[in-house]
Amino acid sequence: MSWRSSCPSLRLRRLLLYFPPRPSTRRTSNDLSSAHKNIMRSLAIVAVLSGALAVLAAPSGPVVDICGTHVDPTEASALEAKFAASKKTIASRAPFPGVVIPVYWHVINAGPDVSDGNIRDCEIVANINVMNNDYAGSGIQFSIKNITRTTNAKWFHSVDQGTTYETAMKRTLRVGGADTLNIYTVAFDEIENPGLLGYATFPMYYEDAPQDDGVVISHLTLPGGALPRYNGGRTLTHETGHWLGLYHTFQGGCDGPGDFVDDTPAEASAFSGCMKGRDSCPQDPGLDPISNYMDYSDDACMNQFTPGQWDRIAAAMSLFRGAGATDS
Ligand SMILES: [Ca+2]
Ligand SMILES: [Zn+2]
Repeated sequence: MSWRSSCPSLRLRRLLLYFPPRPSTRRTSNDLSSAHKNIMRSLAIVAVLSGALAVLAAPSGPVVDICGTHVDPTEASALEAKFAASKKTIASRAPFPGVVIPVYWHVINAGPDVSDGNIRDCEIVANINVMNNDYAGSGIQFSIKNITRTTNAKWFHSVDQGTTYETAMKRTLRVGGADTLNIYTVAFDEIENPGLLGYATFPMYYEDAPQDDGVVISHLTLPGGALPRYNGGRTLTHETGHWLGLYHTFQGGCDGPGDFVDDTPAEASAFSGCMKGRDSCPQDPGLDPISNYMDYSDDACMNQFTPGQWDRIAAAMSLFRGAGATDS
């Protein structure tokens, strides 16, 4: 099946929709007399500049927990033990060209409009294209097999990890086996953590909870979507990284095995924004891997998986998802 991949009218409409009314920097200017026009102009410039600075500085504030895929160190150890216990000899390391993961994309919406979450096929294609680019170095590619559309306002607004809504949604819609990627788009706007953009299940979970397997992301994160900083499609790249077996680069902080990947420097906590040069574990080698897809940086500032991550993905795919397996 081929899916249409351009929707220019949508982009335009969204651009117009999402220039939010600025908090007025001009509010005080009405109080000034015309004799102070020059001062006012200077003030306006200062206000605009400081507004711009505030925007630039905003990402270094408290980090919103945009991803729900977390494990504490104890659980990580247990999962790694499971990893190790499945000891087959993995003959092939990444890249392993030719692995095509079938994708079933489930659009959950509250009505017929794009603003109701009823995203268009072309946006979905655009997001899969972004992801295929991001994973190109691994040899893994993703191919859309089907797009389903379900109108259910409760699921759309309230699906979250561990909710009855999530269970019902996945029980109704999930298809395929361990090697099949099911993606659900919802709103996450009536849940406990309204900053959430996505979450995923690890491959190590599949055997015990196959029906739970998959990736859930906000419909606003697709390319051209309405969310500033996070509308480049990288939420899907990130969550699928979890689905392929990767932890956050800041997993476990500065101490211990961290994300169980040797070539991603240790990182104390999630990074938000774009600024380079952060070194949150100064006693360990390397600057923070803020351009890694498995951190929380802005979509535009992520551009990297490491060879160590490819190897981990290759192992996880082989051991838990039955793809690219060349065990001997
Ligand atoms: Ca690491
Ligand atoms: Zn994550």
